[in-house]
Amino acid sequence: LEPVRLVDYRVPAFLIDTVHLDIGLDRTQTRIVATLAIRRNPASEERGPLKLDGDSLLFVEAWLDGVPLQTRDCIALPQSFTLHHVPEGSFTLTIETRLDPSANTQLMGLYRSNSAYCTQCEAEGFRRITYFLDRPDVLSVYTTRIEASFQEAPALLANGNKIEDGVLNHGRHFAVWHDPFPKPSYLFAMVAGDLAVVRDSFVTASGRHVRLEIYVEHGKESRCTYAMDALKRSMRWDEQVFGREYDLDIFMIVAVSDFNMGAMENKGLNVFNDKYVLALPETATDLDYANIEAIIAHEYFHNWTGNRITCRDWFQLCLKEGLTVFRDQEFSSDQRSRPVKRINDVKTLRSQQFSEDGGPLAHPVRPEIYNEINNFYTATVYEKGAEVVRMLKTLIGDEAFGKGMDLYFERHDGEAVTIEDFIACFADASGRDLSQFMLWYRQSGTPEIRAEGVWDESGGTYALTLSQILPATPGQPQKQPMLFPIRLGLVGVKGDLPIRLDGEHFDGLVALTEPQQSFLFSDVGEKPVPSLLRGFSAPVKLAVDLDEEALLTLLRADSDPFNRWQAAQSYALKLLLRLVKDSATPIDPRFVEAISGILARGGDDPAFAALSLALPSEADIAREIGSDVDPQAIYGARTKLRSTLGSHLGAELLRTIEMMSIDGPYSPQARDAGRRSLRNVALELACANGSKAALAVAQAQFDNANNMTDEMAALNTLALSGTAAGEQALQGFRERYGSDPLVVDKWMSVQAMLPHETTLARVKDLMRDSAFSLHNPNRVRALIGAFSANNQTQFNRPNGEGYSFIADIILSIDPKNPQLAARLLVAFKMWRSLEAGRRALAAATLRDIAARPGLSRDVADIVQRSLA
Ligand code: BAL
Ligand code: ZN
Repeated sequence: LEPVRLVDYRVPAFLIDTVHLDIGLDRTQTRIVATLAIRRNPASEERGPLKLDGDSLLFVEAWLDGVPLQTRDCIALPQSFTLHHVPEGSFTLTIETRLDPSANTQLMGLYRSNSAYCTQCEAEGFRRITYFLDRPDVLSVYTTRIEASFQEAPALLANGNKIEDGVLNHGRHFAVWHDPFPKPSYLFAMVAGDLAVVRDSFVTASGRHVRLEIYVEHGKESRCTYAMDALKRSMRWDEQVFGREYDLDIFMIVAVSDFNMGAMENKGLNVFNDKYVLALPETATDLDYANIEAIIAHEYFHNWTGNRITCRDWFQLCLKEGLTVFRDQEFSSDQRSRPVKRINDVKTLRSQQFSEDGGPLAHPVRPEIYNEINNFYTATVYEKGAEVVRMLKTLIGDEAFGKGMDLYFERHDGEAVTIEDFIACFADASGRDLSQFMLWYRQSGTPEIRAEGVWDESGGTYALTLSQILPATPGQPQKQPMLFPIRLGLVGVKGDLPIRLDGEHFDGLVALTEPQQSFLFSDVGEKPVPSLLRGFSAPVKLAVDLDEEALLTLLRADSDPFNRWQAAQSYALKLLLRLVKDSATPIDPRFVEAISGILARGGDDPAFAALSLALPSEADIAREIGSDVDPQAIYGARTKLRSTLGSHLGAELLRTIEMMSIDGPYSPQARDAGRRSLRNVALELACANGSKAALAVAQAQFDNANNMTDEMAALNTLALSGTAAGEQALQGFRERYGSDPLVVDKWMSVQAMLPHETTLARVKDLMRDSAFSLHNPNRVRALIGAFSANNQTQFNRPNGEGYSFIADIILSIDPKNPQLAARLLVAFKMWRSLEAGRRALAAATLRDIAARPGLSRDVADIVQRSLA
């Protein structure tokens, strides 16, 4: 593998001002004629030939300023096109290629999903359609003409506004689209097919009328209502909060069934994985609704953070992704409960990003080297990237942050820029030196903050010492001290103490910039419990020695909801770690009492109570243990704690289930979703000890639910019980929803995640189910991905069967869809932290994969880095 390095970045030698694409669609013989207006880049000193990127292209013919090129003038290979002698000044280069959309199983470039044609160009898919300078800093104005059989593809869509359409001979027709905004090739899109359309409209703040269209398979129109509503709310929110208006006459979303990612922000024509568009109460869970809202918003927000201002190169991916995740998180927080959203985001960060940062695949938020860019659409770039933006806001304050964003939009609209350009806007807006802050983009690994506090009763002071530990990560043995915004308070029996820092009123925020720093708080009249890292103000591991009493104080009296939740988690984690070491450890009755208290107050904020009741996951416990992890011991500990809670709190849990039931029709709003989440966490705990009464409640919920959230929760609980009723419920569910692929995916996932000895055999059986296909990413992720990423005990079976099963699947998918195969391989990211037996088996499996000839770059990159 030949790595690409940030230090080697050079401005492009040529610019492409306009692109005229003529696409003659055919299932196997699509004709592409690209006419490019090219000139040398005055900012470049390179004087050599023009070399365009290609990937598996079939060249037909080329013309320079309308004159056919001879073979001596150029070299056209599947992977590149070189023009030897480049004219002075501007010139047009026209190139004709052919491609076979039906044979495109990589789902990059132009391909078919069901009966529609669609494209995916980020990161480097455009070069699979035509030869191009396929890099994000080459911005061009696109005009796209699509021609197809009317019967096969009545809808012909591309970026921008439609400027012409018409009927042709032989049952064919055409449409021409023009996008006036210069954009990089990765934002190009076209879609054609026989699709249903749902229409709406939006009037922007300045009075521009925008047509909104969502395209789906016929018969799925009624499932777009929520997505359309989320789109309109996103458009309004971006105007109100970031002052950003939409800029074309039309905004389109197309839902397709075969998609490697969640969705794609192509200018004016977002293409979505149908999982993140389609929803009815009977088919989608509350989580699906929340994801749809967040992803619709995310892709829409990219119109400004990504499209109007894009990345100079792929190393800057977090410039658009981290910032846009931050924006979608803020949107969801405003639409729902801010504390609940924050807790859920931190749970995702810890489970996805901390595990990446703590293993062989760790990389900085802005990587400086990559072998395959597709492998850098990671939790680090996205989720940690969003945390970095959030910290920036915390450090400089809301007002300066708002000014910095305005400056960014003003200064860089229409440009392809870097993280330095972005941060400079906030340095200018706040007058702060942000050079130390830049280390968040450069240094990988999860920092650890150690905290120690000493209360001086006689002086009424509290001395807090914070130190930073920056672990070594691949390629970064030594690190420089970083800047951490630490929100904190001191909590007494009745709540927050009104304290002073250095004699001044304390505003709740300190900045840690040195390896170690002390802060002296005064007016501390009672023994306080430190509430540190409020709202999870920095993406770090916090090491602070709080005993059970202190945690109970925080749980009861902390004004910060995040830290109240964290106190419950930390308490549970302490217990679980002891149970992992010694399964005979008695369960601390104060913890059971605390959980009982949460249940009793559940009605105040059910969504928050549900999060506080949910025990740390097996993966959370494994991460905390860090090395020599035995997944079976972790499972045993967690099962014992759940079952004890179920036994001790059975009556209270059943009462909560009853209290949280909802009469009337389903609403996806946060209020009702919160009640359902508390009800279903309680149901799961109530059934954990095999209680017949509780299982009967689960059965009744399964039989009578009027929505998929409750139905799935009941199904999951029944299936976990390992009873005949569980098997019957699984069978009944399949019969009920057999023709609905997205619902059948849920059924597959539930089974793939069962922590039972028989699960691997069950997964193998399910692969033979007519609903399963190794060619469809959603199906693969639902069954195989759920097993490898979310079934700790069965993926990590002590005899290595789980590993070899996944390896075989990866190897069979790789030749067809390398991106999907590489994603599955990431399941091994924690292999080094396993106990010796499993570690050796995982290493052997990885070495076996690495030794196979003909691996894709995607898989070769992940396996090599995993083993390094
Ligand atoms: N740009 C890839 C999909 C997304 O992050 O929106
Ligand atoms: Zn994105």
